[in-house]
This record gives sequence, structure tokens and C-alpha cells, in this order.
Amino acid sequence: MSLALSLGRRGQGQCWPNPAVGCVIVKDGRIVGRGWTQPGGRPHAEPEALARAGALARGATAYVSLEPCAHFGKTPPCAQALIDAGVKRVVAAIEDSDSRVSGHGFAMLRDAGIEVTTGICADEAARDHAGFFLKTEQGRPFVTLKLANSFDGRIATATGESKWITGPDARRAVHAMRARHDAVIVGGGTARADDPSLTVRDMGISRQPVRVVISRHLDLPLMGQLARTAKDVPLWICHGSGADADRLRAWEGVGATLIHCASDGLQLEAADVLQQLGQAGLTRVFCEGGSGLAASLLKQDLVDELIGFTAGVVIGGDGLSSIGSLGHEALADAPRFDLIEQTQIGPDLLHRWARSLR
Ligand code: AOF
Ligand code: ZN
Repeated sequence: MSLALSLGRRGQGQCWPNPAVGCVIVKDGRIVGRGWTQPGGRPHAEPEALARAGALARGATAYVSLEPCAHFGKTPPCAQALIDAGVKRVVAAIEDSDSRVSGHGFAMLRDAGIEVTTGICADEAARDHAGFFLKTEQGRPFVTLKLANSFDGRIATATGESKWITGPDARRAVHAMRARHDAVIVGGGTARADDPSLTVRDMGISRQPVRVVISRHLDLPLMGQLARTAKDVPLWICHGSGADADRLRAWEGVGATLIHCASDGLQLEAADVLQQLGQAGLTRVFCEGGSGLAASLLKQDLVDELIGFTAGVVIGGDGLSSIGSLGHEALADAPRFDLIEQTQIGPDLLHRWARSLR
């Protein structure tokens, strides 16, 4: 199952709106087939693994990181494919949350006389599929907030100088993280200040993450990197009702997809932005700031994982803080996260934190 889970993770960022599933087929103690969900979400993991196992699947055990599907999509259900291949036993990590599948995949297998075991490595599977589960259950994607800052939590000096606080190894690690998400999100201020392309480079991926920019008034430079690359790599812009009609047309003209979101007076409502992104199929989004967007996501309790890259440079209180004000007076109201990983990357420290359930 550990192998099935790690194969499944190869599809993360590549197969939205579908979950990234892995499958391993074992016959007489030997692995005879491995598969994972393919870019765009099809084929699913099981037919990939079954195709490799061929006739050896008869009488074998299939380990799958998610309940095999039971519905007719572009191809017949995976549960049926496992039955037809003569698999004797299916071990699944966790039940699917899609109502077309949930419980039905297991029932189909059992009705065909296949032995079904579930709940193996369920916690790990729940983490891997958290984006897909959130999308089907709450309508929003999983949100990773990544911030690269100085020892004292600053992302720039008072004059706005920010290149570079962390080193090249950390920046490369960021590209690998982008590749594992369906979309990269930044606020309009960051898009104006940094003129980023937000693409993934040198990672050998088949599908680039969608670039999402949150800009209420659509005041983004039409001559910048984002506009220049919008025909090659998807660019979605979330804007409010006040956006100028000429600007809307101009951005449509360069190939951007415009998404109208609700605003709460001063800024777009983060919850509505995420609902719309979930509706568009995104399961995992990687937010790279700036401080305003980071604050509005945190304020509404919409950050599932925090990733920090901390450099050994001290900028001081006159520098720009990585997170805008959250308005908490009591410490008890401040959002809390649990440390799940810390690693040295070049001269910098990488630390990951999961939303605390306490
Ligand atoms: C599996 N194996 O590898 C994946 C599954 O749109 P479709 O027809 O491709 O179906 C998508 C649904 O299939 C998705 O919502 C989820 O329930 C399931 N994903 N199932 O058996 C897989 N990716
Ligand atoms: Zn399937």
C-alpha cells in the first residue's frame, strides 16, 4: 500500500479534477503491475496496472490507494475491470468521497465474490487525497500557503528589495512543489511587484499548473510575463464587479480566463474565490503570497498547510512582513499549525506545518 500511495502521488498536480490514485497488483508475492492516474485524470490507476499485469492478474491481489470507481465515465468502472481481470482480493486505503462511487465500488467487488479489505494506511491516504475530498465535500481545493522569508518573517526590505532572500536550492524546491499542485495563486500586488511567470521549469511535467491571479480591479500589467505566456500556460484571473470593461476584454484577448468573484467591500472574498476554483475542478492550490492574500486566507481559516522557507538573513521591523495584519487581540484567536517536517535546503530551512485540529 505504501508503494501504491507513492505511485499515486506521481499524479498530484497532473490529474485534476480527479484524485491522484496509485495501484499495485501482487501475485504470489511478486509485483506484476503498477499504475497511477494519468495526466488529465484518465486512464485511472487500476486499468494502467491491470494492463501491465496482463493474464497474471488472475488470482492476484490489487492494492489501491482509493476505492475503485463504480460509475461509467469515458470508460467502464475500475471495479468492473478488476472483476473482469479475475483479481481475487482488493485492498483499498480509503473510501471515495464522490457520491457516484462512495461505497458502490466496494459493493460491486464484494457482489462479484472478491475479498475486500479497506482502511489500510487510511491516514496517509486521507492526507494525499485531502484536496479531492475537500473539493467533493466542501467545494473548495486544499490550500498550501508558501512563504519564503527572512529569519524575522520579512519578504522584502522597506524599499521593496526582495531578490533574493532564500537561495537557488530553495527556489528549485519551490518549482517541485508547484508541480505537485493544480494551480499556483498570487495576489495582484505580487504580480505587479515581481512580474513573475509562475511556470514550472525543468521538472519534466506534462501539465503546467494553472496560474491564478487575484486582482479585484484587474490592474495588472498587460506587458508582463503573465500576459506574454497566457496562450501557452493557463492564466485565470479572479476579479470583482468593479473591473473595467476594456481591461476585461484586453485580458480575454491575451488568452486569460476571467472569473468573477464576490467582494466584501475592500477585497475579494477568499472563500468565494476558492469555491469558484473548486467548481472549475482544482483540488490542490499553492499560494505564494503576497501578504494581503496570505492574511485573507488565514483570517477565514482557509489554509490547510503552511510551508516556510526561512533564510539566515535579518531584515528588521522596517521590512515588509510576509503576512498582513490578522486583527487578533487574543493569542488564543491566532491560527495554529502543527510542525510536520523540517529540512535544510542549501543554506535555508524548509518547514511544513499542517492546520492544527486542537
Ligand atoms: C479510480 N481510479 O485512478 C481515479 C478514480 O470523470 P471520470 O469518469 O474519470 O471519474 C472521475 C471519478 O473517478 C473521480 O471523481 C473519483 O471518484 C474517481 N477517481 N477512481 O478508480 C483512479 N482517479
Ligand atoms: Zn476508475
